Amino acid sequence: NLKHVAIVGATGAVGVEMLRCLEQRAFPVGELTLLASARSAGKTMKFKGQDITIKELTADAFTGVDIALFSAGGGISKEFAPHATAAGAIVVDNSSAFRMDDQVPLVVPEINAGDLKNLPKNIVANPNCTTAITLMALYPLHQAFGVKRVIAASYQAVSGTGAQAIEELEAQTREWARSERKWDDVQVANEFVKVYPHQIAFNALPHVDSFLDDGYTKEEMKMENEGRKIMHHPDFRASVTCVRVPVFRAHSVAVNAEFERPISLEAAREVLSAAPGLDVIDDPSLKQYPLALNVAGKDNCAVGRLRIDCALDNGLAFWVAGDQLLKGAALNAVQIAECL
Ligand code: A2P
Ligand code: 11C
Repeated sequence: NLKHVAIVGATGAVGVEMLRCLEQRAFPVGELTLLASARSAGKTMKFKGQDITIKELTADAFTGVDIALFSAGGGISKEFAPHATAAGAIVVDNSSAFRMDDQVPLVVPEINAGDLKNLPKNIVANPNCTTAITLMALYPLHQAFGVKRVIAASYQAVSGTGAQAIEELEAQTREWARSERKWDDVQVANEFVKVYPHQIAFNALPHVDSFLDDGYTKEEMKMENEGRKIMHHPDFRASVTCVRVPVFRAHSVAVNAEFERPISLEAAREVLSAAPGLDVIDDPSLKQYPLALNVAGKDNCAVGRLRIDCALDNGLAFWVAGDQLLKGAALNAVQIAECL
């Protein structure tokens, strides 16, 4: 029962992790097609010790493919997913292109794998990374206490933007260190600022994705819109501030959540400890809480800093972190493929 799997965007920050997840999780891959831009065609990537030659993404690249994992941006998904499904493949798409389409399930397997029963377009959407990581902790709490709304702020790693952003943080940090300047002189030259509108090294940018007319960014509104769809909770409300920080890998989110029913710390801890794909790391007296550096490279997300919220009714404050290249992207996509 081996599958022919294609990865669209195989050379990207997420694509590389998709390849790794397929291998590590022993996904039943019969044949593997790696697709990227013409720039990468002809280069090779390793899978189970074998060199696989990357091909250019074209409309006819999907012949015989059973499952196509897409992570090359929304524009590529919109253009090429229809070619993949026309060739008989099921598409698991990591972009935002189809997430809000009624005919496309948006799935975190630990939460709503049941939605995969109905695939009218043969496309499944993979959620936004900040949303997926937040819901890993919020959804079990919602099941127990009924979430009304959250107020949250994210601390998002540069790898969420892609390979070029990783290089940009490296280059800016090296440039500062190389010059042996002190802490009060950290501005790098403009030539090192390309991907983000401002320097990211030693900075915090309250700007992820593009701005909407109401002043929120698109990334910020994904929490409410995608959260409603994944949790089957049309009244869920979320006010989020998304911030890019000079972290290479793993997003963290500070969440203040208000529930319908009274919540206690003990009950919250019990619910979170039983949640799949989630570790509770919460012992402030021992300086134990989830850290981006500790969840980087890990499949599980982590939650901690649990406390009864002092400003909300039936409120809980917590800090949740996860590797957004894994649970927020590649791992979740491969888990969806496993369910399929
Ligand atoms: P390539 O490496 O050939 O440019 P990231 O999110 O890390 O920036 O990665 C984006 C991914 O999408 C890469 O694998 C990149 O391939 C791929 N990609 C970008 N533009 C295209 C395109 N026009 N056709 C196919 N793949 C593309
Ligand atoms: C980031 N979350 O870290 C974004 C990247 O909706 O999938 C992916 C955007 C999305 O910049």
